[in-house]
Amino acid sequence: MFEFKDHQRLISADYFDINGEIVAIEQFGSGHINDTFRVKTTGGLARDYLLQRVNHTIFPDVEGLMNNINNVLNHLKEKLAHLGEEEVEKRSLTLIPTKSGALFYQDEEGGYWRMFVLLKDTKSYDIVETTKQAFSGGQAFGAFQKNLADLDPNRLVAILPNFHNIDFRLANLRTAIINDAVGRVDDVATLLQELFIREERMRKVLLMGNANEIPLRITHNDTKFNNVLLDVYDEVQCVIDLDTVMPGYIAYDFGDAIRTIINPAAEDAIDLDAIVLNIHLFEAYAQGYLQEASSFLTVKERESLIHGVLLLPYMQAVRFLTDYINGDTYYKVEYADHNLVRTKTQLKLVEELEKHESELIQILAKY
Ligand code: GN1
Ligand code: MG
Repeated sequence: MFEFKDHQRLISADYFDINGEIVAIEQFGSGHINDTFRVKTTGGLARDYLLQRVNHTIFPDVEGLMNNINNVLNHLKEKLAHLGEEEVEKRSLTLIPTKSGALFYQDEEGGYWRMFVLLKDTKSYDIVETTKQAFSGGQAFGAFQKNLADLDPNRLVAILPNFHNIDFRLANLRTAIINDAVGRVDDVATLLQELFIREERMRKVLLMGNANEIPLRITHNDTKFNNVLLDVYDEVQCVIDLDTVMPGYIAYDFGDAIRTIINPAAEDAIDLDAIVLNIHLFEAYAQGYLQEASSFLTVKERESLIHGVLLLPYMQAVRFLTDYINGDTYYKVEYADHNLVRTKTQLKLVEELEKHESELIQILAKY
């Protein structure tokens, strides 16, 4: 037998309608928000499952969140139905309900749990290594948006309102500065200046949206590359981490994917010289994405893509720095300056992107 460090996860796993007997529950993945475990089973279908404790400080409306995910998955599965059952299960996540048919289970301590099928022979990458991977990632998010393009955005609740609204994020930063909860503001004055001088340029997508030049669609809103599953041949499998699926602008999804693809360094790299652009990976992602998305994107949406590319690392820098100033209350951190280090990598990335903006625009125009 094996030992459970966290008894609650065994109790919780048992509430779900699993086919087979649980033999192990292990920590899984590298997300900053939820707690994720792999549940191994024998007998029955001998599948693995993904058990998650949803961070309900960040996601207070777990019921709304789970309904969003369920709506989206049902729609995707309908869209893919012509491919046959086996393929549908590979190309979209599958929720495992509780034994009483609910989408989630709440434990006595108030923790919220949910379960998915863990897809076999798949991989997600924190760092993209090849153009093949980048291309597949582009296809994955392009197809995801395309298949949801006819689902009415009003069917989903805005689970984290203003999530990618840069005015909202900058207002939060300003509030954090005023409160200076843990006395960190003085030390980050230069970084703050670097962020605030770019403020107007970064409002472009928001202004296009406010002027109705680009439509609200159902978007993923957390398109970092490790939220795509590829198969053993690096062919596209499916998109994961659907917590933030809600109405948004496609430029946000494109920009957040590029943020994590275009540079070979980690989000928390200490050596800023390692933050350079790999334009080949950008091109491969853009090609895969536009192959799927060209059929539904408007001219203005295409134009907005580059603004998303600049915006998302910028917004991430704003968010990391806000959390640093607040005393690390949002993101999981492994050491005292973790959020500060993350802020610097994102800002460096913005600087690199600014230098190459016209080159990136030319590439986008090719596909
Ligand atoms: C968070 O949980 P995870 O790691 O998938 C965050 C994203 C950030 C990302 C930065 C709900 O995502 O918005 O881009 O960290 N999710 C939420 O790595 O805030
Ligand atoms: Mg997430």
